[in-house]
This record gives sequence, C-alpha cells and structure tokens, in this order.
Amino acid sequence: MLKKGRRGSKLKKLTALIITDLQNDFMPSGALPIKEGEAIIPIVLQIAPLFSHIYTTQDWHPNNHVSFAINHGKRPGEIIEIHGKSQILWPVHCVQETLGADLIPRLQRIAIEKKIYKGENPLIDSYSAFFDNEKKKSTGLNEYLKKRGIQKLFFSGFATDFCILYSIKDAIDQGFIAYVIRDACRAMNKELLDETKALVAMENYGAVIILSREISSYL
Ligand code: VGL
Ligand code: ZN
Repeated sequence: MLKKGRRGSKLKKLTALIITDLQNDFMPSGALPIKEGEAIIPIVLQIAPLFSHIYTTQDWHPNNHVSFAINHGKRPGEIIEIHGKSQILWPVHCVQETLGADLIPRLQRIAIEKKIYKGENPLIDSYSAFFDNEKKKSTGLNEYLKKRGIQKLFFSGFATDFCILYSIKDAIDQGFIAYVIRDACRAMNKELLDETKALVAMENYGAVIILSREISSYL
C-alpha cells in the first residue's frame, strides 16, 4: 500500500520545481553573465518532466533600480549601505520588458504553471522568490503554493549564492521541505568560495543538497 502511494501521482502533486532567474541577461552574452550558466539548460530541460508543477522567477527591475551601480555613480561590484543593509551594486540587468529580462527561449518547451516577478520596487533589491530583501512585500509565491498543498520545493537556476540562497531560507522559514539541485544551479561567485559557502549555509539551514540524477528518489 505504502509503496504504491509513494509511486502514485498523489504525492508527486505535492512537489514543485522552481527555476530561478533563468533569464537572458544571466547568460554568457547577457548584461550580468554567470560563469557556465548555459551548462544548466540541458539539465533543467531534462528534469522538468519529473514535475507536475513548475514555477519560474524573473528578476524584473525598473531602470531606476537601487541595485544598479550607475544609479549611484559607482561601479559594479562596489558595496553601499541602504537602509542599514549592505547592497552589492550590479551592472544594469533584467530591466522590465527588455529582451535581457526574458526567460531564455528554450524554457518555452516546458509547461510553466506560474511566473513570479521580483525586484520591481526601485528602492529595495529582491533576491528571494518569496520576499524582497527587506521582507516588506511578498511575491505571492508562498500563498500560491500553500493553497495548492505543495510541500516540497526543488530549486534550480541562478544564482546559488544569491537568489537560491535567499529563497531557500525563506522556503524553510515558511515550512517547506527544500532541495537544492546543485548541478542545476550556478553561482555568481564574486569571491572564489561563494558557491561553496552558500551550499554549506543552505545545508546548515535545513536544505537537502542533491544532484539532478538523484531527484526521483526524493519525489
Ligand atoms: C540576483 C544578482 C542580481 C539573484 C539578482 O536573484 O540571484 N543576483 N540580481
Ligand atoms: Zn537583480
């Protein structure tokens, strides 16, 4: 009985794949390229059929966004303080309604149930799929998932050391079981060990770090 249930579709419905920020601007030719970013595309396409619920996030900034170095007369990589929190400054990226902010074209092949947009407030940056960095506004993802009884979240996409890290913490804080599909993610790695540090931090926070080939044993 139990075995049957495990294989059946009922439990599978309680799981979801979240693909974060798989957008043109984070690709090698984009405004804020992530090293080896293109390497995760075939992996994401390969694992997508394992899930009956797939959600994407998109970084979706206005031109006057606080995270853009140029808006402070500074250079990308510099760090400033905003509302008592340190803010890394980025090149202009993922501006609303631009090609760079679009999901990569190959994601059109998969059935995305809902697209989540983040980083729209010009005054606050927003790495997590759930909340802005000051936890002032929800993207609606938590409420949406809770309504549908989804309990397990598998994360893929960019960037392991920003969006994924922040999303995992919020997911766990909100009671989800959270998995990081390590080979389906890539990091900014501003500093050499940022990816490793993020993975350790997520594991310590309660996330399960897995590889794409192991997914079926966790569904
Ligand atoms: C992100 C850098 C700039 C992210 C967003 O969500 O990972 N990283 N904007
Ligand atoms: Zn951004």
